[in-house]
Amino acid sequence: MSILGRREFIRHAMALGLGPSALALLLEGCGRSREGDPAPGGDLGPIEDRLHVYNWSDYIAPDTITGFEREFGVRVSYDTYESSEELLAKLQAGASGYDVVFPSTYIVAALVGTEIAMPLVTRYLPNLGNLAPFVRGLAHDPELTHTVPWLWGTTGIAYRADLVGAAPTSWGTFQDPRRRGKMTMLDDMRDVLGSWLRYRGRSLNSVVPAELEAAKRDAIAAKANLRAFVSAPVKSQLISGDVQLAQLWNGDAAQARREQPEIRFALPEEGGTLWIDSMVVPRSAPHKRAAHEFINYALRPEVGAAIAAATGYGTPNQAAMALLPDPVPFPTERELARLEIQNDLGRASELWDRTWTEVKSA
Ligand code: N2P
Repeated sequence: MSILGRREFIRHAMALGLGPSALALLLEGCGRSREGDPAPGGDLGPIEDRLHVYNWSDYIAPDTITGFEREFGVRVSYDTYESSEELLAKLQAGASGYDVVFPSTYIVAALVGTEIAMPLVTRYLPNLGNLAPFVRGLAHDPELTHTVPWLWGTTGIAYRADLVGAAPTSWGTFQDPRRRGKMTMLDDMRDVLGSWLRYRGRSLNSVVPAELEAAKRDAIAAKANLRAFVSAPVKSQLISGDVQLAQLWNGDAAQARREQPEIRFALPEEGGTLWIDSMVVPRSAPHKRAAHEFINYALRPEVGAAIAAATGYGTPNQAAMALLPDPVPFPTERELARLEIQNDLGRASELWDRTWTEVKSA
């Protein structure tokens, strides 16, 4: 399979990301700033001596934080979460004390629209130029005014080739009772309902009630066979063989594969998510200058390369990509045709939340 050129990738990614609802949100939320916000060239004062980072689990290199602490004389506290919804709930509850967080595309609109995310003071981010063109111009933050891409990846099926045999080709595999109790799906509303929407040929950004209802029925049918809805902890279960098939993110599958080479990753024919997670500074961040220094540090080629190498995910940092012996390649054209970027759901978020609650409690 041929690897797509960068230009092709941008074209497709933009086509995927710029749906009408995202466009509306873009116009509404783009560049939203309020009085008292520092300008892009503003002054955040001297660097603080603390930084509070809140990130997805297994999503950084072992020396990223220690390297920053040593060089900048900042003591960093580092907490982790398992889903964008967990992050959103924490931020919406009020001042979280966090300085840097890592939302997925569809959460960004909510954070910008509700003024939780501050516009970035780009004067502290000279390394922004290292970013690849494909992460610019996307619907969730076309000018990168509030976000700086961290990592990107896809959602597919991790499986044990020695226990399962041929690669799974469909999300429908989770409805096959022959592997009852040996399969898991992510504890992630967008990825689970999204995969069942794709299974029926729908967009994973659907807000059509009847389509969501069908996705719910499919998810509940699968649930009868699932050991659990689980995200980060499934890696050890795949390694032990307790789980043979798991809906998973590509980098987490690559991490598990280092310990168990029989673990493979497949993108179902019906397609799935192409997600991008970005760094955001909440307006309530107590250490804004340190947050900006951290973002700029993460944008260094060698730091970005170490993060991508450790996590198995794709780096949005073009300069970092050049340092990696084996970078995650851009999706092939065939794959890209089956991938969608997650858009903000706007008012339909409530319907999605309700639907997911019904799946979880079924
Ligand atoms: C966490 C990586 C998941 C990111 N290990 C999904 N957006």
